[in-house]
Amino acid sequence: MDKNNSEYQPQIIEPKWQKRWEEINADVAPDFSGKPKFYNLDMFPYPSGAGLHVGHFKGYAANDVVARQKRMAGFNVLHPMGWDAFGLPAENYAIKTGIQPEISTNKNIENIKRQMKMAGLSYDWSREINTTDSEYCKWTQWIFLKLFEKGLAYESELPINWCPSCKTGLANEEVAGGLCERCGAKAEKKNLRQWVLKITAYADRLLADLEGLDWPEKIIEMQKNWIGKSEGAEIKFKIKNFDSEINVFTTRPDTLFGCTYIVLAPEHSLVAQLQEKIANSQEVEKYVAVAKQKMDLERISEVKDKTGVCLEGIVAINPTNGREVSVWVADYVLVNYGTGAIMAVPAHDARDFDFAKKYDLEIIGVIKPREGDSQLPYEGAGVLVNSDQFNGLDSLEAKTKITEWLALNSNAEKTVNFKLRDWVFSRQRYWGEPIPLVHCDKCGIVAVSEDQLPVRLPKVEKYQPTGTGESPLAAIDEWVNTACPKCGGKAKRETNTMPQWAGSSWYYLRYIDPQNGNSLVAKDKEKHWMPVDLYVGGAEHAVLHLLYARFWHKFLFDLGVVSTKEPFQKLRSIGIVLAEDGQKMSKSRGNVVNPDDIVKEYGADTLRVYELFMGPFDQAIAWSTDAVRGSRKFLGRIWNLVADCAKNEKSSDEILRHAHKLNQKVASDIEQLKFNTAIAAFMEFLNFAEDNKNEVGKDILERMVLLLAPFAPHICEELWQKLGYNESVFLQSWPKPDGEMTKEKEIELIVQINGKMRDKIKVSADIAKQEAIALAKSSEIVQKWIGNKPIKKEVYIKGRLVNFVI
Ligand code: ANZ
Ligand code: ZN
Repeated sequence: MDKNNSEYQPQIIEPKWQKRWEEINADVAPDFSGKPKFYNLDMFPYPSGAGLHVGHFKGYAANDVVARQKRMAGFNVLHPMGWDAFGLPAENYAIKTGIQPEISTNKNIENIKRQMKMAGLSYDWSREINTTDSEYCKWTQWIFLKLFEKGLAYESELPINWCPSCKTGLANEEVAGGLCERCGAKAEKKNLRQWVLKITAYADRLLADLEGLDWPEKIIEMQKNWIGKSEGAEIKFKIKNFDSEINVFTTRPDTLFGCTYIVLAPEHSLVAQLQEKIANSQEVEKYVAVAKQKMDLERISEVKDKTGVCLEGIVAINPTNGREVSVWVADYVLVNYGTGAIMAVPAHDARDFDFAKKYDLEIIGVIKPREGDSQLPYEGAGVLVNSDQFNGLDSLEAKTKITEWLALNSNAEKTVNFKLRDWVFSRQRYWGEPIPLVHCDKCGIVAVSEDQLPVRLPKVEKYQPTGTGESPLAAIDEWVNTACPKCGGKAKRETNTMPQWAGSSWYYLRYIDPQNGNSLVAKDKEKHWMPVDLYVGGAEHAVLHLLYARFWHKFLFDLGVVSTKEPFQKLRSIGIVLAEDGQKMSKSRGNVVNPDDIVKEYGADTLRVYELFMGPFDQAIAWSTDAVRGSRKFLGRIWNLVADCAKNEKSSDEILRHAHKLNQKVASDIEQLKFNTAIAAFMEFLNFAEDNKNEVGKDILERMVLLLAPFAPHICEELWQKLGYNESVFLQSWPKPDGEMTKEKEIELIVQINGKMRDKIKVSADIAKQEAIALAKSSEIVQKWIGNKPIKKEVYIKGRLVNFVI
């Protein structure tokens, strides 16, 4: 080793090793190798003009530790990166500046790629993808065509969510609390011709297959709730003097005897059909017109005052007992859930209760709590009362009994409903994948033939959304006017584009075979790499991206394109990095930490170690510049330890034991993504090693460097060379701890009182002073000797004895 030990200078060694790793293709994954495969995936970023945020690096660094460790442990690791590059910001930027989205996007990609390389992230760049590349788009469009072919993409004129600020339609998943998920503007309702994907056809499987996944419980729960399976029955109420029925959906057939009125959604088709029979039809029409304008969220809000209008002259008949009840329209009933009609049971449903109170409708209790009296409304289970022949039955049992009894006269049927709605898939914007369909006067809607894919976006001058519900593409005659693929006659292209979620719904498959011109992914490669073994990303995608990708994956499974039912076997979400002030980092607050600055000042290894050490991986934690300096210091001390001890030939048994324990801890912590405790273990080890430098031999240093390499790759590569090796540290095998060494070694401590031996206790060889004294004190014999005399002094001689002076 060099006598003139140089100082640790990350700014010099980091670029050097990055260049070297690129030269030796250190991170390239061969498609087939004798090794077991490991596919670890990061959620790919949107190439924003602001570049990456330190928050991005927390997830990337974590998954990079896993990738590097798995490679050392003998796995063939696929660790790719790409760009989710369609979307509104690039388009809005184009509107402002006139710079083509493609140009600004590519510039942003270049910058972000530089940042990723700067951080030493070990991506296989030979597999880089970009969702806006025409060769990539081709396959996104191909999937759409297959969906269309199978009847899973359809045109609809139903009212949809519309963002007046983004001037485009939105999917239900993109509206959070009534606001546009993108820009925060209040979403509106708008009738618009739309392309919709039948995700509901997969509702059951999307729910059932959550079962075998290793995902955070919280995200599984969110997906379950979003899919919202609800089991119940449809029950038919005859309309008096009218040859028609009202079909209601209820999850509580057991409460049927408590139904005192019926409610139709304002948009329900019966409202129009009954018009002539409704005495107050003008009042009803007025109410319906207002309700149609309201957003669903507002209508079903529990705090909002309930409103409705009675359909005068209309009477419905309860199929159980022939009881006649009034019929209402009220906007708290939604047209697109269940059957769009309900039987109201005010005694046992809070919404019905509020409504009945307001309009003075009858309330009949039919479920008595198993114990005690019920307070209205009582929504729990219990025993049936006021229910004729069903009295005394348990309500859970009564659900089935009543449904079966009604079914005998075809008055009811068991059914299942889902909250999940079909996916509104078209957007009225420029910067997205064109939907590969044409409209022909003669043939109707015709698919572009596969060999004509991709349908490319035309270059345009104006990117402004029209706001009329047409995409800017509609104004480009040369592009819009085309020949019908079927009859060759005049036809017009579909001008809607796909939502930003399209490209990310299958990107993980394209990394497997990014260059393939003949198919989306070759079968043998797909079989080799899928499923993704570890997927790391932000929790904000809990429903949107993860649900859409699972849907497309299942569809591709049915097509035989993929071999696994689910795409992402194990998922972990990253807690966000807050600013030093505990607030969310944002440009407007001026509290954003720029990763470039951190790397420039402290080095990439420090950035990595700091972000991994800052706290549990999945929790939100505030940035701390002091702690960044702490991490920098830690690496400097590692550097110095190697410099100081590399000449020592032999390690002591004690330090060997420490090193093997560290080995065991780091390996198991990486497995559990507990990076913070792994680094804490390095720090403890370092403290001990520094205190016992002449016991630290070269073998110990080597083990430490190998273990730390996935976390701080550059410094470890440099130290590995300094320890005398030419081959990269990442080509070495991940060290295994020696089982014997990690066993707790026990020793016997002598316990004295006033210098006289009174007891012997067995303790761990590494016991610390405080613990040794505490254990000695708790010995029964010692307690007897001490009694209630005060202890004047406690002496501990390491590994040998404790003496109490009393
Ligand atoms: C009678 C009843 C009695 C109900 C009772 C509940 C409690 P989930 O779990 O969300 O599926 N409902 C049905 N269709 C509706 C619609 N289109 N708009 C608004 N509400 C609707 O809830 C199902 C329950 O929500 C159904 O069961 C129905 O009210 C109501 F003690 O029927 B219930
Ligand atoms: Zn035609």
